Amino acid sequence: MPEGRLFLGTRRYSSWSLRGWLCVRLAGLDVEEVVLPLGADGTPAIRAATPGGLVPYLEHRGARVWESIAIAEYCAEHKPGLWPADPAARAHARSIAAEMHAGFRALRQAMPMNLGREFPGGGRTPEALADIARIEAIWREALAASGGPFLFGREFGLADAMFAPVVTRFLTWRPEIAPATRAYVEAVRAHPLVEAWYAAALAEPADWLLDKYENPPGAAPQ
Ligand SMILES: N[C@@H](CCC(=O)N[C@@H](CS)C(=O)NCC(=O)O)C(=O)O
Repeated sequence: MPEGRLFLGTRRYSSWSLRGWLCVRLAGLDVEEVVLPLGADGTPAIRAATPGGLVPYLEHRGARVWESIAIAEYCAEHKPGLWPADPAARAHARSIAAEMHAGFRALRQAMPMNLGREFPGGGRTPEALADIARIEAIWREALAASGGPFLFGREFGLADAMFAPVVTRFLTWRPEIAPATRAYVEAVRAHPLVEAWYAAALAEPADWLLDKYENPPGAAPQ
């Protein structure tokens, strides 16, 4: 019998759900997944089921955890090694994960996650491009120090989980990115957990599709 529940939104669109799910799966927590499809103007079922009115939300062995960064830390307590072992590298990983959790709003708004579509050339607002430049710098620094293919070395960890939805945005919206960024995007996309999430997302019912994500305002090339 599962030891808890992980509440998620529509996998195709819910970038924060992807982060939480990756953390939980990396930690190997045995939880039932409860998907509450996102609504066009908010989702009453999510507000009713979760403390913060948002997904992801984890219940596990009596613990209640919300906010993806808190879920990441909870998962790290259950599986050593999801953050880097070296204290300086661990501090670096936590810093960039927190920067992701707190920021890059312009990119998130201009290039929303949609795992089933491609909008090449769209979404290129100056603010989104500035966010992308900062993300490329973050990835470049971490990959140079670790040697890759993931941000802190050979294993996909919690920092990678926090940035995975950015990878999907780059695949959907195709901004111009450096070759090293492209290599990291391809490494993350090829990870089995990311592949499993894509497969589940693409199998979701057609009546979960939302016009605001299928026809986003910035979809046309700019
Ligand atoms: N800061 C939160 C953000 C979570 C969030 O915004 N989740 C969205 C889905 S990606 C949500 O639950 N929206 C509620 C709704 O659409 O009704 C986290 O890190 O988990």
